[in-house]
Amino acid sequence: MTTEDMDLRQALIRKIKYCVENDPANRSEDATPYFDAPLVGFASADDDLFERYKSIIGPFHWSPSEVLARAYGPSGPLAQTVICWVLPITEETRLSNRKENQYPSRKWARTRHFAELFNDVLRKAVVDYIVELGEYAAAPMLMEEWSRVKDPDIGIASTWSERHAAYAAGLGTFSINDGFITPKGIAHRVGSVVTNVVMEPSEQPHWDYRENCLTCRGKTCGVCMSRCPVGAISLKGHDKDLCNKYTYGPAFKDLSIKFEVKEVGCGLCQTDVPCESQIPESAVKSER
Ligand code: B12
Repeated sequence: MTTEDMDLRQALIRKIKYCVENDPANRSEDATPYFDAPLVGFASADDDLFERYKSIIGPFHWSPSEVLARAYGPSGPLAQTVICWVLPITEETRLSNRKENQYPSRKWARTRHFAELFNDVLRKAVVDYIVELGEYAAAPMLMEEWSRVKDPDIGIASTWSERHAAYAAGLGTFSINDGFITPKGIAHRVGSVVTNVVMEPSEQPHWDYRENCLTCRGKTCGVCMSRCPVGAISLKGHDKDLCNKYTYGPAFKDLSIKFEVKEVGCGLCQTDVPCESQIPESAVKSER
């Protein structure tokens, strides 16, 4: 690891934090931010998790090298690092969604739409920053070839899962409802960029991919199950088809007109739950 690589790592953390704090795209209609200060993590492209995702998710899921090969051609640079971030949704928005029990609040829906546009701005800013230094980078979610996939085994998936990248970067673990529980909780959005620059990977503090979820640790919780208006979450996990059918159903089409957004989301399972803005206490402490 050279000093230059360490400097770039620090510079990227500063850059991502600066964008979240200052970019006008992270401002809602009432001028409050969509996201609070981010968590940033780095995964080595050589981490064997990315190879395992070919079987855990499916062979259609890109490795970091495949991302750069798609962006720069097969004789392009070798992927070395995946830069990941978690953008926590503000308390005001979380509180507004806590009050709901059928559909998302206006603030939540507008975060789903406009805050994801900010996430794209951030992805592009990180890529541009690295490319301007004469190096290589690509954001899988900004690539035309990225697509959703319907797999017979795993159900709805895609060619690049932001949460699986964030797991490799040590930023959190999955929940019984598939959400990603980080030290800032489960109510957030995630982003990532792949680069050829070698940077020190973040520590992987998790011994199990569902460690932060109380229910998965066999503790009493299951609050997200009762929050789901269509019963898509049970001890068997998250019924993605049911969730998808509900959140893209007719009522949500009306809501998208009412809230003036393209997609509304839902997020009831991410608010008014013990993991909303933190890792629930006993999930980690009692079992170590
Ligand atoms: C398709 C999609 C959906 C689908 C399917 C969700 C799903 N579970 O995959 C539907 C329409 C249902 C959906 C719903 C929502 N979505 Co959505 N969606 C996506 C999208 C575009 C792709 C997801 C994907 O590729 N999944 C891959 C599959 C394989 O993931 P999975 O089935 O959850 O994976 C399980 C297994 O792999 C398992 N596993 C088994 N063995 C092992 C072993 C190891 C070692 C590991 C690590 C894992 C593992 O772990 C997982 C959890 O059980 C992503 C954006 C992206 N590119 O990542 C956003 C994304 C997942 N959605 C997001 C959000 C916020 C939502 C909603 C809350 C709606 C909203 N915005 O209000 C809901 C509920 C999400 C939920 N509970 O998962 C966020 C999630 C952030 C978070 N807080 O967790 C994402 C990451 C978008 C973003 N950029 O932030 N979504």
